[in-house]
Amino acid sequence: MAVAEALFAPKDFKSDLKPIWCAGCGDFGVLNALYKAMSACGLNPETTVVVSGIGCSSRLPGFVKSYGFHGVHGRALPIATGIKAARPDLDVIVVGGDGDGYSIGAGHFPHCARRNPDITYLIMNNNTYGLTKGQVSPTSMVPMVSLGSKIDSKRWKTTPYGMMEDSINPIAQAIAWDVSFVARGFSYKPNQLADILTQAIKHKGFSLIDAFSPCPTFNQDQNDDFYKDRTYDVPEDHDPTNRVKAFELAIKPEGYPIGVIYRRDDKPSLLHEQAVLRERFAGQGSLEKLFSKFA
Ligand SMILES: Cc1ncc(C[n+]2csc(CCOP(=O)(O)OP(=O)(O)O)c2C)c(N)n1
Ligand code: SF4
Repeated sequence: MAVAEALFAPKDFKSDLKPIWCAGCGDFGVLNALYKAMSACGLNPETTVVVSGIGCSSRLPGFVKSYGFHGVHGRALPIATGIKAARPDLDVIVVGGDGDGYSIGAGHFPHCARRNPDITYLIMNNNTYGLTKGQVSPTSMVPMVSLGSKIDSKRWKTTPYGMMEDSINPIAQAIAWDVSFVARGFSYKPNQLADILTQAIKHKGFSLIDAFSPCPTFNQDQNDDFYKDRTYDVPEDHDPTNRVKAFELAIKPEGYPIGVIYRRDDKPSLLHEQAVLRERFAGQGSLEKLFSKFA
């Protein structure tokens, strides 16, 4: 992304809308980290778009002073790719939940990795579907018994005997798909998360940041303490450009590494490919003719 000196302070990215997340929701810490990273990267609210799907976390564009697109559940990535393809001058940040990104929207992930558009994807991973009241998600952990909705003082649970499917490892999957920047953060450590996000926004290509962001209302198992006990910083001698080592780190059973796990800076981006195509067909009139049909 185009990176300049910080012209706007973190507070300049706060919109007039106050977040309506529950008290203690991890998404507050993630939002504060994002304000800091946007400022550190020298982003300008007038040339930045924050895109989301649907979910508690997907409300985030409303809390950022920039252009925003509150999209359709699971479809944030294609919307963001389209925005970037049409307006490469804009800085595009995509946000959403683990349900939005890894469940209904999962099919878009590998193809976005193949196209490698210069966009940043921040997932607030609370291991549940928060907005729809606590169903299990692809990152829920066995044997999550969903808390469910309280109606007439009774709890209506969708998985009363516990989730039976295995949970996915989004970091390992992203490395397998060769997403060109893969990192993990934790809402409880917003300064560290801001630093990771700053690196991700500056990265030229598609980046995934999976940020643990606990939901104290519907998932009381994976709470702040759960992650404090199980996360550790990526070891200093880890080489994120070594894909095999990155994969090994991602699948280690003992805890969750926080930091940049994998990156490659030499992967061509969709926009680069488009520029090559334009050059190859320049003068033949075919592209111009096609574009004029949509003018
Ligand atoms: C096509 C479609 N299917 C289902 C829904 C219902 N729905 C809204 S948000 C959501 C899941 C939200 O979970 P997640 O993306 O993890 O975000 P969170 O609320 O936890 O931040 C679902 C299933 C919908 N809005 N649209
Ligand atoms: S339901 Fe969970 S994810 Fe949604 S705002 Fe409340 S704490 Fe956050």
